[in-house]
Amino acid sequence: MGEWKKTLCNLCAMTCGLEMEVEDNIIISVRPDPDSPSSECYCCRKGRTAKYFVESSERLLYPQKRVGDHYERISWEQAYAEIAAKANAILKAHGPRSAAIIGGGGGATGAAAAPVLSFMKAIGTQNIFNPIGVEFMGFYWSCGRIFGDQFHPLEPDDKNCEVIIYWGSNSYVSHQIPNAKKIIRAFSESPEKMVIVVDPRLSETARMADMHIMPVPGSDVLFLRALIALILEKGWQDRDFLYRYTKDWTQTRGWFADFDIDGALRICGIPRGQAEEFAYILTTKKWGMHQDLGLFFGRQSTLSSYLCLVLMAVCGTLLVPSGNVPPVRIVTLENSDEHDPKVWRLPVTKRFPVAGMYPEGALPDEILGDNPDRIRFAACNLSNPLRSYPDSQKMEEALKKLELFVAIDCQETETTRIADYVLPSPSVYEVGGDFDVFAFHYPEVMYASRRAVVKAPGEAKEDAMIYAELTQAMGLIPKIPQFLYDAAEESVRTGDRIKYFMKVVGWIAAGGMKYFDQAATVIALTLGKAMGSAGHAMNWAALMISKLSNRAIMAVGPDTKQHPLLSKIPMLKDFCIYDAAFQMVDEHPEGAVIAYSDTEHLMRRHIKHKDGKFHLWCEEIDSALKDITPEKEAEALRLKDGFNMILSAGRHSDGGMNTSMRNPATHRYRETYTLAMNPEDAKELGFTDGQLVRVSTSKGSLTIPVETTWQTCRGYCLIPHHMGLTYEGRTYGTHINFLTDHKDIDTLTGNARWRYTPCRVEAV
Ligand SMILES: Nc1nc2c(c(=O)[nH]1)N[C@H]1C(S)=C(S)[C@@H](COP(=O)(O)OP(=O)(O)OC[C@H]3O[C@@H](n4cnc5c(=O)[nH]c(N)nc54)[C@H](O)[C@@H]3O)O[C@H]1N2
Ligand SMILES: Nc1nc2c(c(=O)[nH]1)N[C@H]1C(S)=C(S)[C@@H](COP(=O)(O)OP(=O)(O)OC[C@H]3O[C@@H](n4cnc5c(=O)[nH]c(N)nc54)[C@H](O)[C@@H]3O)O[C@H]1N2
Ligand code: SF4
Ligand SMILES: [Mo]
Repeated sequence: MGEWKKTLCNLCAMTCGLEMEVEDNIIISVRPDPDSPSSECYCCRKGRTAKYFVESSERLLYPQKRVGDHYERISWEQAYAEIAAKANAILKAHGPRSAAIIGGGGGATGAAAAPVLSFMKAIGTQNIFNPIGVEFMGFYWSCGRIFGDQFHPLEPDDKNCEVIIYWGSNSYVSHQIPNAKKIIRAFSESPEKMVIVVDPRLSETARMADMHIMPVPGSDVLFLRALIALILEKGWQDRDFLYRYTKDWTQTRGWFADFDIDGALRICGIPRGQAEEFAYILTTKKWGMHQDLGLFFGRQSTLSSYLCLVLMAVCGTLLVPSGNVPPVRIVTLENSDEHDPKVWRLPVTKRFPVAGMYPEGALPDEILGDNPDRIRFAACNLSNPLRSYPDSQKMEEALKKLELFVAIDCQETETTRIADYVLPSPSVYEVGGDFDVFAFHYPEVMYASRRAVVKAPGEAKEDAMIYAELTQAMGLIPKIPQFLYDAAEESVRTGDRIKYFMKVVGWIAAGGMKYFDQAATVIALTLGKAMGSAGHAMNWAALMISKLSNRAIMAVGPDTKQHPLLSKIPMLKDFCIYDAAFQMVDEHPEGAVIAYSDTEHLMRRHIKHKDGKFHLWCEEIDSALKDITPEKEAEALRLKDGFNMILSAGRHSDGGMNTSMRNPATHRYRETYTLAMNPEDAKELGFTDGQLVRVSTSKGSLTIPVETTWQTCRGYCLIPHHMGLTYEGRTYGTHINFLTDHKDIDTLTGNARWRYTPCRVEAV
């Protein structure tokens, strides 16, 4: 019998509570944590196999350097010294635009984000490419226009709404909202509640739906326009809401006037009767919507996100309790206004960032492009661009052309295998204190501090510490005074972190902006070292600078007012409360509720336009909607160039977790590498189940066995995203990004169009 220890899953952004049974530093088994306030004794199949994430023969143990065609083990000192010298030489010769971060921070582990941003500020670069940027770009950009600020994740208020809509989301498999299976089942079974799914195919989620709307793949924007036009034609819109809370409804209304609703519905393949029933539910029930990759990676990502927000306003459910609400997150993303001259446009592709991040599809051209400002040095962590980003061949060519490429990971990946320097970092189960940047609950603000359950092998160092030490090795931070190290040690000894906080604040105040930008690095190097975990220190720092009490109602507090410094500096009160919240999660490995959303003032807190109203009309959308007519869309949706199907280039299935679960033990009992295809399509093309076929796109071909299934509709086929990974010399399947084009992107914000890839399927 081993010892059961609590921790949090790292395999998706839900960070479910787990209990792991550990014996001799080995995880034997995994079960859901009954005490977790967030996941409430739920964990999925992937969570249960999390031990294989840790247990791998391809763990990275020591810093390595590429010498010719092989890697040599080096010390950390040598790694830092050589990387620092090379990076500084590149920066000196070519300036800050020559450097970029790939990844940086991830869903289930947020510890590295702050030191990465400090590192970027120290260098002076704005270049960061991160998958979060890709998924949500169109959505955040739309929030930017409508709310006046980009970072406003919206989720259904599942505790209070009557209807949950999953639009382009297969949440029953992919989660993306806490306890998704439980919630979907409960809504589906309740006679008073409903699940509505908008998805061209019969996904696992659609099977649970009370109403399943099946638009032709790629026709969502046309459908959304028709749906809003239909609501207005019927006079069912929420007039009071539109009058009170929107600035420019009269103008926006014009987008839907004289629109050929029937013509549009015909192209979308949706019967008028069903559209009317849907419109009626939308305007008479309390509903919330979860959108996901079917839209975000769809044909018209930004337009569809935008029109979803307009639909919410038309129905009076935008930023309204029991409708679409914004969970409060500890870490927020910055607002990037592409019209601000201080915000960089990428020199080759001219792409702009959204919420601080650039579209990953731009990366190859920004490295390979013939431009003096091209990217020459990159550091990558928590990401596997050689499999996760579009066009793997091009991405490989680009990353290999970098003058310096540093990859950080806990295991070998396709990306670490081509890096100049490979730095080992532990898995989250091996470092304490790390935290989750995504919080999905509403109105509770849940927070947690992940516990280590086993010891890291080899010489692994946390990502947060690596970036902090690299910044220091490059000579980019001011000398840290001894008193900060001492104060950090003392705070760990006495538990009084406020005293340490005051010393850091004092030091920053004396040093100005440069010191402020390097605060995360300095805290990692002082408090992180004292705590034995940079991640833990970052967890604390994230809370301290969260301004959470401006955004939510704190659930902790009274005792903290007793801190001796409070009587002298009353302004410290909020910080004492944040510190108490940290203490609380530190004492509760299962996580805790530290605050609540201010449900009564959602609009006041989230609309950032000066007039306090939603601005629904914008020029870019106005201009793009000119092409959204039944005639033009019918032509645009017609398959051309010899293509005979639309491919979902990547499917997030139970067979894996992006490219993180590399050990094939995780999918030992199922064959996940198949092309899912409707049986009628297969019959028409003369294929039988299991037959090998060739799938070709504008970029390349692969062969794959057919799996006939009613789960997909006519004309739409799917290949999983988790394959083509090489483990112990054997490659399982082919990765889908050999078939995707980095130039096939949403025209407005640059999102990849992975759920709408025209392809040709034929017998081999
Ligand atoms: N098991 C598992 N879970 C995961 C992951 C994983 O790899 N494995 N990955 C995690 C991550 S990072 C993410 S981002 C999420 C993704 O979570 P999801 O977005 O739920 O994942 P997908 O499987 O892409 O589901 C998208 C749905 O959109 C539908 N769709 C495709 N084209 C269209 C269209 O044109 N219109 C509409 N309306 N729908 C369309 C598809 O049929 C599919 O059912 O999953 C997370 N959870
Ligand atoms: N064609 C196509 N491409 C896609 C998608 C698709 O559907 N189709 N989906 C896209 C989506 S939604 C996403 S989010 C991205 C995901 O793309 P990525 O951000 O590249 O995510 P992963 O593939 O999971 O790679 C994460 C890396 O982080 C490392 N890692 C994870 N946990 C830890 C840890 O605890 N410690 C350390 N040291 N390292 C860790 C893993 O070993 C892994 O190498 O892929 C995107 N790419
Ligand atoms: S839902 Fe996500 S966080 Fe929860 S157990 Fe599954 S993979 Fe882990
Ligand atoms: Mo994702």
